Amino acid sequence: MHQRFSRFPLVTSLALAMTLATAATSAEETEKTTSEAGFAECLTGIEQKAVAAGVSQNTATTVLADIEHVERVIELDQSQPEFTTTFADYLNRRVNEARISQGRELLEEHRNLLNRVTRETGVPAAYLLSFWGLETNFGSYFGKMSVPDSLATLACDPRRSTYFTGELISALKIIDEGAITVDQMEGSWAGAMGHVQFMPSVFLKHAVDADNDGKRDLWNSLDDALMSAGKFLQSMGWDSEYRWGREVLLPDGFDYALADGRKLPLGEWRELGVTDAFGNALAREDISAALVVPAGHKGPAFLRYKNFNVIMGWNRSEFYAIAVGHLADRIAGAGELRNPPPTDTPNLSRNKIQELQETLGQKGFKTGKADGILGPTTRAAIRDYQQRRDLIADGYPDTELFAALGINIETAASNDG
Ligand SMILES: [Ca+2]
Repeated sequence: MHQRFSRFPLVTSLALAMTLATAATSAEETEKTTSEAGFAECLTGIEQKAVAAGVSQNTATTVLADIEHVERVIELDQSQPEFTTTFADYLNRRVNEARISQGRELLEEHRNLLNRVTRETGVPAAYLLSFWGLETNFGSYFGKMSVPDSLATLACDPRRSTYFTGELISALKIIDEGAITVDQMEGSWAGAMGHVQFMPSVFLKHAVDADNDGKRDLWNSLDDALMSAGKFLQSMGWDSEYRWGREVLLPDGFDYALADGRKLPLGEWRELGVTDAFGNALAREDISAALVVPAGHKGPAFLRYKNFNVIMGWNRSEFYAIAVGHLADRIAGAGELRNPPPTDTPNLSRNKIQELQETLGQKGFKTGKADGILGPTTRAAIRDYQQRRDLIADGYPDTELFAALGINIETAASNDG
């Protein structure tokens, strides 16, 4: 899969590629050589920007001279899953008994380090373990891609060139400071690195040398990695007074339209009859919270507090933030969700969601572009339609919704009733 481009020094590779282009006979060779020349030219531009941004000439020249274009990275960047992931699939794959018990063991094993990180950053140990567990299964898999190769490939692709050029320059600065050698700088295909999968720009800004060996090493030093995770969360406003949120129970006849992202004071949720997962009244705290029903009204409900947004600053996904919070709770000793998400909901294909969007659009409900993605606008349109049809307005595309719209979801997975 890897398309290996030239290993020649940058200065000469462009000229050489052009010579080759002239000599090329088949159309395929010409195309390949032209893209090689484009890549070499792109790297020359990045070299100049990197040096202007403070990277040493030596690092910029030597690292970029050995860069290889990795076609697989572009494929991964452009691939869109055919099916949406259900909340049950997402959560059960990430928060399982093996991971919880390993997290509990590691809580004991690294208690001193974790206490130190909590003292310095305010982030409790269970959350640090949760991020570590979700990102790399507690350090067991960092990703095997060359970070400079991946970032250069993405930087020279037009789609998100500016962002990845910045990340590549940050990676060069990390090599420059001696944190890691270029050969050891491995990570995910998108450039996330080490125990807690920091992108290079996050590394530069927030990584710390917690074991005082003179290097910020997020691959080989757990002290550095967990302290850096704590510092990053602290910088985004982690509030040590509060939890991430919590699972809640909703009373019969609850108006699910309130789960549309609006923030209400905890006291108002309390007056609406919302309780904690054990049926106890919510605390009279002066904080605001939003209600989330990630699997619709048949699944669990959560109130999200301020730290939920901090978690989403790490990874902008509501499922991810719930997984971090729930795994942290489980590691700290809590039991299973009171309402586990139903596992028999269909995995909807993008085509089916597109059909749903088009059908709602034809009926006058604005879903935005029919792109096959369940974004906030589509959910709002679903909610409007559900209200109009006297369905439970949770904004969730369940079998009742498809039936009401006359869309056949032809799946073996649904066996309600
Ligand atoms: Ca260190």
